[in-house]
Amino acid sequence: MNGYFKKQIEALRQRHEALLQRPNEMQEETNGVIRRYVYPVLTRQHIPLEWRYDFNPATNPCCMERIGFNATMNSGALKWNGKYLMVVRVEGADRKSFFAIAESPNGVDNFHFWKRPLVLPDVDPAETNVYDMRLTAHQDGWIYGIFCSERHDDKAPAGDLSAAVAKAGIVRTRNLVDWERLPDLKAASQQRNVVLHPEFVNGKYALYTRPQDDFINAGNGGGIGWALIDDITRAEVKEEMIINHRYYHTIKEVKNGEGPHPIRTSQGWLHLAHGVRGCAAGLRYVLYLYMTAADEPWRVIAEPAGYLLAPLAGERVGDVSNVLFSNGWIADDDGTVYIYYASSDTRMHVAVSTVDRLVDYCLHTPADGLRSAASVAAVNALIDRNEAFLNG
Ligand code: M1P
Repeated sequence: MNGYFKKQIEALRQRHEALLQRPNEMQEETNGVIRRYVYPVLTRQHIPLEWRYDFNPATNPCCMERIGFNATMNSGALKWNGKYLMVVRVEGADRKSFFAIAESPNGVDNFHFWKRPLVLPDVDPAETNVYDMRLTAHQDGWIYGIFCSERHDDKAPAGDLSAAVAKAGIVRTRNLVDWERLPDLKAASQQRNVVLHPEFVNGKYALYTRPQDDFINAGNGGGIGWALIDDITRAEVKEEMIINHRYYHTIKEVKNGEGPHPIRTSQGWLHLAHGVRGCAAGLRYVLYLYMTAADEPWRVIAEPAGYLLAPLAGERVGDVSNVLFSNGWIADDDGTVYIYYASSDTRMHVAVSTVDRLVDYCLHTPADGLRSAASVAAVNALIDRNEAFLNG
């Protein structure tokens, strides 16, 4: 190995290891509900050097990166054998996404990718891109992954190479290494943001869906849907009802979608979702919470006004700016909740809270009154309560 090559490789390895081992720090600022961490937990620079460089000086004398990566984003999450795992959406410089597992001993730093990306059964040559996997360790003993399976829309006018069709692909595993591909979800409309509920409901599998009119627009189908599935090995949406609606002049007026599967709490199911609105800068994606009844996971019992998390500072800028997106969170045994979210379709972050705090936030934050006058009334009601309390 020539001296130049050796030095380059050593420098690359040192920088990479330093990044992977950098301790994360909790941010000082908090609203009492949630606390962000300072550093992104995964960036494209975390991707193993072996995936990027040819280490043979004979075939790579200039020590060039041979395969480039663009982003590590929208990741499913799961606690597994005491480790905090993300199934990361890795996006190449070629714009193709695939899945790879990264694990951390503590959920907030030291995320290392497993040796190789996931190799899912390749069942359909038309499937061009796969992304945004939601993981569900289901009551039936399997771990399911539901993801967006995207292909060109062959019904588009000739020459239109952007039109696409979104379907929900389904895989399952018992060890996160060997994955079985099940038939894609059958549904009347295109689907993205499909999530498997972790428990049987009335003896059936239950899905959160997001019917959409076309690839981008939710249109009339807009809202988070709910469907019971007879047989997960031949999953079909026969009946679908919208359980979390969109409203004019809210954070989710354009579209919304379920994030990871909800967390069971003593007061109901805690849901994390994304809401999208349009503005002069384009679409703005924020994260919000809602709760459903413990015995009726489709019935909304609380929804605080507005967002829980919106893009801040450096999070605002990236490949698709002004976007926060989450499809992974972990509720730990001690009640800590790790919320993994991507900013601007570029990198992964973590914010922490607890189940109790998130439930408190859901149950005691005023709901959206849908009009400015109602917002003023909510502020005045709080001031009234404070005055009454402070003045004895
Ligand atoms: O670019 C923002 C997001 O856009 C789509 O999400 P949704 O259909 O929910 O609006 C997805 O492509 C998602 O991956 C992406 O982060």
